[in-house]
Amino acid sequence: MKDQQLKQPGRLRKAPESFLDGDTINAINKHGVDEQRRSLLRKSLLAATAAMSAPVAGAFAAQGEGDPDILETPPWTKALGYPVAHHPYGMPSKYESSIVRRISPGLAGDNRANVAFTPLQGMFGIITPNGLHFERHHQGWVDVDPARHRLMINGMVDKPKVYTMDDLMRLPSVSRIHFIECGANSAMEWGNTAVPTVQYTHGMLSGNEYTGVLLSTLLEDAGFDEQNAKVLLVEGADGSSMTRTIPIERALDDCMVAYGMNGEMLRPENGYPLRFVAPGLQGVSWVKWLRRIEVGDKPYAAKDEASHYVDLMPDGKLRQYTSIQEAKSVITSPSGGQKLMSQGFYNVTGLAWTGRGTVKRVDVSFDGGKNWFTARLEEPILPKALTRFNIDWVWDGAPAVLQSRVTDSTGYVQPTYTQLRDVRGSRSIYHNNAIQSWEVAKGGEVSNVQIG
Ligand SMILES: Nc1nc2c(c(=O)[nH]1)N[C@H]1C(S)=C(S)[C@@H](COP(=O)(O)O)O[C@H]1N2
Ligand SMILES: [Mo]
Repeated sequence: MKDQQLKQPGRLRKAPESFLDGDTINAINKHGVDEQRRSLLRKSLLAATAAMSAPVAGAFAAQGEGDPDILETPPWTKALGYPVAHHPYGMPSKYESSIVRRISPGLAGDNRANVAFTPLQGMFGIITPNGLHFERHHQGWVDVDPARHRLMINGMVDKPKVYTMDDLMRLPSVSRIHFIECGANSAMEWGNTAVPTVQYTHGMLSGNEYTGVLLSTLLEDAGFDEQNAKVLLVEGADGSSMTRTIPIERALDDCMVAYGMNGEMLRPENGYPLRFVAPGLQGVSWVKWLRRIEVGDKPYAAKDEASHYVDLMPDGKLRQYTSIQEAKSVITSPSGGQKLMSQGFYNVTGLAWTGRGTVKRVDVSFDGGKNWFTARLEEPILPKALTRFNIDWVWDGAPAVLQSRVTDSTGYVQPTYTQLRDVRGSRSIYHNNAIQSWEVAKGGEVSNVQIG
């Protein structure tokens, strides 16, 4: 790699969130996103970035000439460090305080029925740290006492069962890496009402290692009517009456009840002490604070599958039980709200995932879909898990439009907005997996645009 390309590689991660000042968020809350607001937003982004982008000594600046951070000994080299167990439970560096979950600016209302989005722009790899996992609650999160929590299995079973958490933890255990995506992820983009950052366009998405018991193990333990059983009903212990129908062949394939996430117990927000894990299915089926599984012979048409999480089709009909998350990808950096500091080399990175099988290939375009280049897929590439891609790019300073397009192991190719709307119309809320476009302006500002 040429030295020249590495000069001032740009400080991409830190900036994006500080661009979103209170006024901007209020404007988004009040007016949604129309053209006028978009230009307003652009203006305020520009003002904020101008203030922030005073010259910094980049890691590659002229061999550190005149740079006090290389010439002088910093205070942390000259002082005693902190004792161990300063934080019995470790916390991120204070310098990372902008990498936090954020509540949706576009979805006003009671925060007990709301969403906090994952800061995808500030994350690496395919695992979401537990403190940054997105949150979607229909009636707030609850703090369940594990000693009093029970899981009941009833319905068309040989022996109805009630498990304590201790019982469950004695059963054969597995750990699996999967993505979870809310069916409403990217919902605000259906109406061409682009929100500013990847946190809001795609942040109802997380990737985790789950530990728990496979449904096949539990159903073997309870015994069930293999002739007639077709579905499971899974039910949560919070006040939202969250109940979802799961086809039994899917449940027996790779669904699990999980108590662990990324090496520790689930966080309360994500269903502590037990949640349903339904790989490849939309997030709503991953019932949290899971307390009951009923084996049945037909779909239950519960409220969250009869009137919510259905797809409004162009003919005015509602499509039910479309629960598989189709292949989707997004460039997480550079992405909306960030700024390229200078021309030259950039590592363009993003995530791809599919509810069916594995990610086979990701192509990236820098000119709004005219030319495509195949990105590097980073190992491991796991079924129904996030897959990280990277690709080299040298920005020549001209306006550009960055896109990524995934192909999965079934041969399915992520659609453009035109292709998606041809089939789905434009009045949907759920299951938007269209190609995302990020426009890079001459000055380096990156913004959310919709094309093709
Ligand atoms: N019991 C219960 N389970 C639930 C929900 C809920 O409100 N209550 N929300 C669902 C929805 S819509 C989604 S997208 C996921 C979100 O999981 P997370 O909050 O762990 O990200 O949980 C699902 N499971
Ligand atoms: Mo959801």
